[in-house]
Amino acid sequence: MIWDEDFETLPREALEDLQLKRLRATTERVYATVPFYKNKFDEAGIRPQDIKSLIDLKHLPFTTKIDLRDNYPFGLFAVPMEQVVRIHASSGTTGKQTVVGYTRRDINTWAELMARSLAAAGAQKNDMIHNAYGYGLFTGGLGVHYGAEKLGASVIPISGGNSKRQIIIMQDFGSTVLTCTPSYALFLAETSEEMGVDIKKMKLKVGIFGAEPWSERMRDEIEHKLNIDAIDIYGLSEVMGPGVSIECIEAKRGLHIFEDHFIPEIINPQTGEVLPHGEKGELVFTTITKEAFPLIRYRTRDISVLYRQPCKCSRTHVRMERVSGRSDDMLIIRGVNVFPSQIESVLMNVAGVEPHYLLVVDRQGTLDTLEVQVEVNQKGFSDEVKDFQMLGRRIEKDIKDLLGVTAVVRMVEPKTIQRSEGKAQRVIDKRKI
Ligand code: DLL
Repeated sequence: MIWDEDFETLPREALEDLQLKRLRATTERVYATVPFYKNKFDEAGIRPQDIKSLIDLKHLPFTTKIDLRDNYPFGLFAVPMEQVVRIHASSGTTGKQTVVGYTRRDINTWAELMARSLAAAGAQKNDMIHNAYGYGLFTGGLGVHYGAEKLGASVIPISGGNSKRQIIIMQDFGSTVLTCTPSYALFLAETSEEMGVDIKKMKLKVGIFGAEPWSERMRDEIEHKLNIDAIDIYGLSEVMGPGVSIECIEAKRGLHIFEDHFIPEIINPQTGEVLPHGEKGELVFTTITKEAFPLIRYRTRDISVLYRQPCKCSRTHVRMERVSGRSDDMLIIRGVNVFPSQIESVLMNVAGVEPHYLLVVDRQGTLDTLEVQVEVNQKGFSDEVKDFQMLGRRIEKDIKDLLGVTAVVRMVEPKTIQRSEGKAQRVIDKRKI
């Protein structure tokens, strides 16, 4: 079903007219209200009135996660705080979070786009939506929640964790739509098997999965194990949260980007040059309706391809291929975004260890595991195995407290982690997704 036929099937020319109008309004507003953008535009020698067509977008400067960090927490907000009704946050590249804000209208737009997304995945008013995305600063839980209510469906705000209870509730309440990360969907399938419950026989018909990379192979596995259609949903807090793009159930090929709200580009991550449709590169988004936290040419670091071939579902919005990787070193471990630099900043605050470490990421069954190998320095080196272990437990706790991710820390002797002459290799990712 198409939730907003008028906008989702807008002919290209009308869509581009609308985009240009909204883009010009956005650039004028950020130039007038956010000193960061005024400075950036001035440095690049461009003024909002120079945007005469969509082609001119490429003259605007990029915005990066570092810019967000430098303006932490609210420096890029374009409205006074009394108009902000919600704050969300996600991992930054160091200890600092990336903070985003929403006005009442932004929340409403987000709910609309999530209602569109749920409808594109085949959800309807009479569905029971089992929402196992985490509620809190993470955008997954509340993003899906508001969209589900807007759609008129019944939402179960179960959040993540407590998996056995999830299975019981799914069965007793007759959940028809499951929303969570793809790896958690597989974990729920495993849990139900252990409980002797046949998840295939439940009323579930569709799952809407995202927040971490997954593959066609994983889609097959999920569809087979849960006996549902598995749909890919994409988004990021900076741009809005979930609902920036989604696959339609008709084609399940490529995610439609809601172009009346976001203008996507693909760039060469090394040079910043804009690439033509069909070429693989880094996704960049400009928001054209957001009030509290507009973003100009935000570099997502996600790697994808854009294409405009018409779709079975009759939506006219451009599609992006499922995200195939990142152009930076961000890892997503059990749905939590983790930068190696964040682990490093935890280690820097611990006496007795060296800033030499190695992250080994793997998947045991359906769950991601993270091992952090940490080198003790000569001073901290002690033959007392107990001290070693205590130090390890302390670092595990710090990582959990600060980053929200569970790690197993393995202390290793001085000078055992391989030194590199160039860029240090800090991560070994053994997951086969
Ligand atoms: O993960 C928002 C979201 C919630 C999307 C629920 C979908 C479902 P962040 O925590 O800011 O926001 O993380 C954003 O996660 O830049 C991608 O690297 C990755 N990501 C999100 N969706 C997908 C997906 C949410 N479908 C970062 N496939 C993004 C691959 C994804 N990666």
